[in-house]
Amino acid sequence: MAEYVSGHQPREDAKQRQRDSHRAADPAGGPLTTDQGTAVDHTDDALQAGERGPTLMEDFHFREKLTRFDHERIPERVVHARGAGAYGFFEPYESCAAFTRAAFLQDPSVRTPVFVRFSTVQGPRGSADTVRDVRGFATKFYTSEGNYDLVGNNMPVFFIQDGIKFPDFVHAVKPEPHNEIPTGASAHDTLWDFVGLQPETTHMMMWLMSDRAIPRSYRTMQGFGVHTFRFVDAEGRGTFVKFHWKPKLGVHSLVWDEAQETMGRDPDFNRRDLWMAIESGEYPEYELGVQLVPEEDEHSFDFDLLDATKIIPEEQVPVRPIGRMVLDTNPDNFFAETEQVAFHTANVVPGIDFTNDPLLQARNFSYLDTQLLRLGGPNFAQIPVNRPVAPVRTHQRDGFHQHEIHRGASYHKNSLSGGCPVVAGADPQAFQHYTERVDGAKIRKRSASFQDHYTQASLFWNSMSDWERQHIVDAFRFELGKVGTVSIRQRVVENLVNVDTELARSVAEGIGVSPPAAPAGQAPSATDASSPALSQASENLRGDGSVRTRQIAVLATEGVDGEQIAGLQDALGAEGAVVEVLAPHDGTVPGAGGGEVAVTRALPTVASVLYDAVILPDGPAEALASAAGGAGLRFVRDAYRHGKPIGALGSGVGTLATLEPGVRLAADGGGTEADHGVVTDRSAGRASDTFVRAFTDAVAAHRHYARPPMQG
Ligand code: HDE
Repeated sequence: MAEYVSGHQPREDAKQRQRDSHRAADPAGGPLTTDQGTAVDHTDDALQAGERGPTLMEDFHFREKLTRFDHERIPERVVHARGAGAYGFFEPYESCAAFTRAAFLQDPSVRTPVFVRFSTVQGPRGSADTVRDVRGFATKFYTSEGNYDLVGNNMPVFFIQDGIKFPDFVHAVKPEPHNEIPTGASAHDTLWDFVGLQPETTHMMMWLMSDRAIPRSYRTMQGFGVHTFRFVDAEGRGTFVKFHWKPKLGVHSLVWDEAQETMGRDPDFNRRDLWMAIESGEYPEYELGVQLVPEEDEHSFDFDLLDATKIIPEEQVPVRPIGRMVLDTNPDNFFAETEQVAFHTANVVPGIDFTNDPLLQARNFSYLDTQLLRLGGPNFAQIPVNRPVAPVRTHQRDGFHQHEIHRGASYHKNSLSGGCPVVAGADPQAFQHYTERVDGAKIRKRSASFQDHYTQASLFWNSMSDWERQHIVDAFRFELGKVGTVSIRQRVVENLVNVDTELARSVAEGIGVSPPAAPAGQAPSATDASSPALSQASENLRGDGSVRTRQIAVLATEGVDGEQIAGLQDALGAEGAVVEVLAPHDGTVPGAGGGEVAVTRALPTVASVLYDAVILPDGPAEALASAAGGAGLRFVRDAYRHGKPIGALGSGVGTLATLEPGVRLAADGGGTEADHGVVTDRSAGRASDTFVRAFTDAVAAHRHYARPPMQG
């Protein structure tokens, strides 16, 4: 049986602290009060002089209510403003003592509570979830030795090498300064102007143009610490380390057209998905892996370990799984928890240390600085979501929003409080900075080992499957197609030649600029090498291959085979999928056998983009297609275009045939046919096990991109 830090259950631990001393009074425990606790008699009419007279200053409840409302907002994060969070726990698989002394990585029976916040980067707090953007993946571990924050992204590299450029990059990617357009999007002049003039962005831009920038779910994306950090063992020996989070459900993305439609259909798509999964007990799970590099191998790569625009290919240094994280509790209050959580790259614990990565060094300044403004002063670590479970004893005093009532001396050294708190000195429990010899001239200059901006961009391109490459070309064309200044488009294309001439040529063709000047064939700085582990088509990123929590729509109209639908709900539900019956209206529809089929949602309130797969059950084909003013047919066509699994049974196959998609459909009496994720069976009655298996496999594969184009 697992034990938990501080003796709390993991689900409760982080929240318990809040409940103990910070929880608002039970709303049901008494009447509405003022901030001072005085009971309020009436809150719908302000105090006024006569029924039609002026409002009186004396109404302290009215003034307090409006004042508090006027002050409800705090500055949103300057980047990563849009986010969603959850609590959970982390547990190591085995002791990591061989390379780090961090207490939370020692004992598999100790669970450490965590809070994770996922986010987009560019858009404001109210922007849509499914924009093309990097996703933040920030984890706060409430360890017994203090809080450790792993503030990562869902891409393993970054746009720039030195943090001093961060304000320039962010100004460029944020909306244009004069009209604040576009919201949440990178497809505009200033970003691409910056990109074309800063070749170090090239590798990251390849990731940003790939499907990684439009994750299906926060539960189906990887996370990366990005920088090279340093593990330190009990003897003070260092080992370079890169952190990886890998989702149990595999790495899956949307397609761009779908992502754009989802922004309108459900701007909260990713946030809702995370919330619903946790509410339904389908707890998101990620494996923590590390790439370890002995200190003596620091210079044995053809890139610099301190350069955050580079990965260490997994084929070169394998990712070693060291533990798992489960997110099992939704916050109670978005503002108090998800908005007020304050991450900081410098929140480290003994056993984890920094390297001289110039991007990381800048972050170690920025995150503390930003919270001072955003959270209104220096006491933000006292906010419940930020409080360590480890005891806090400091000489820090006063400041805005001080919640502690400190006693005794507030200086070191003192004799009046018995010298307390004492410093830990050589106590092995204390954080001791890694001893590293550093000397050099004071210069503003980047090492020559940071100068190759193309080899890994090329490696990424080489590692992609055909459909991933096509999506990257399409993304470049879309983004640059929205850039008004032709010289900016041209410059980006000229830069892409260094990655791959074919890529540059295809992009140029799509955006109406001159094909790149470079000769055909490989550019001098590009490489033939690939890293298969990077492809979403690879086994590496497939996950457990299950269909858990996939959203499957079954279209129904009057006369549909209700028993067949019930059988599908049972069979697919047993695999963990969520099966919803969609019909032209809510309530029920009469089934073929006379019974009523319960409807989960009315077709006009949903769309194919909100589901992972669709099934056309046996029923009147015409009626299915024309259901809800053609919404049924549109649903299936969208699912087809977006590569989603489509199942059809009995006469439902006839509805599919109207699409003339060029895929093979089952013949009469021919059993189940599965072709490019289209699974058909013309038999009526209960779906066969073969159909269910084939359909489940098609859903587990997520998308079927190589499908023939729709002809209808
Ligand atoms: Fe951040 N970043 N960042 N960043 N970042 C912030 O801190 C910054 C960078 C990342 O859910 C800010 O509290 C600088 C890399 C995440 O609350 C700010 C530089 C990576 C989050 C800040 C970087 C990240 C932030 C804004 C270049 C991936 C959201 C609000 C040196 C490894 C955390 C805040 C959350 C947030 C600064 C680069 C990830 C301004 C100066 C590289 C996930 O401090």
